Amino acid sequence: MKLKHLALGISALSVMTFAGAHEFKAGNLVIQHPWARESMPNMNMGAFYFKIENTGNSADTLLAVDNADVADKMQLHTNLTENGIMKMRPVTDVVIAPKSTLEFKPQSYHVMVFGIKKPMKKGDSLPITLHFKNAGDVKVEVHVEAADAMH
Ligand SMILES: [Cu+2]
Repeated sequence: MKLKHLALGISALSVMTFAGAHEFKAGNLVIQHPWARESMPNMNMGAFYFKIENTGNSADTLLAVDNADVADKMQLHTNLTENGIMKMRPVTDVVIAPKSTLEFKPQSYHVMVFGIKKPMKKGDSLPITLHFKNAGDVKVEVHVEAADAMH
């Protein structure tokens, strides 16, 4: 009984350490700290953010993001200003230039998420798959943070 307690304590600790800074490597790409904000009440939409570092000498392209268990549809979006008004636009793909880092963040590139299966709560971890032209499919975990998280 005591041993079991100890084992639980250790696994909880390692999860906490992992939450501090998490990243996922695939080929020349490093996906850093995927995160989302908590769901608003009665809203089944949301957005995912992360940094993509391309350490290679050639560009790669993010083509799509999905996981049908998490949400019905995930779409690549960018924000742009038209006649002084900030608008969101779907984009078909996002190019990550060689030796550069592209940040998906509020008011910029983001993954728009439609039809979330259950409300996203602070502390949740959601598995999603990023589909790249060259690096292929990369599975990452999105950490849900407070509704006012900015980064
Ligand atoms: Cu959007």
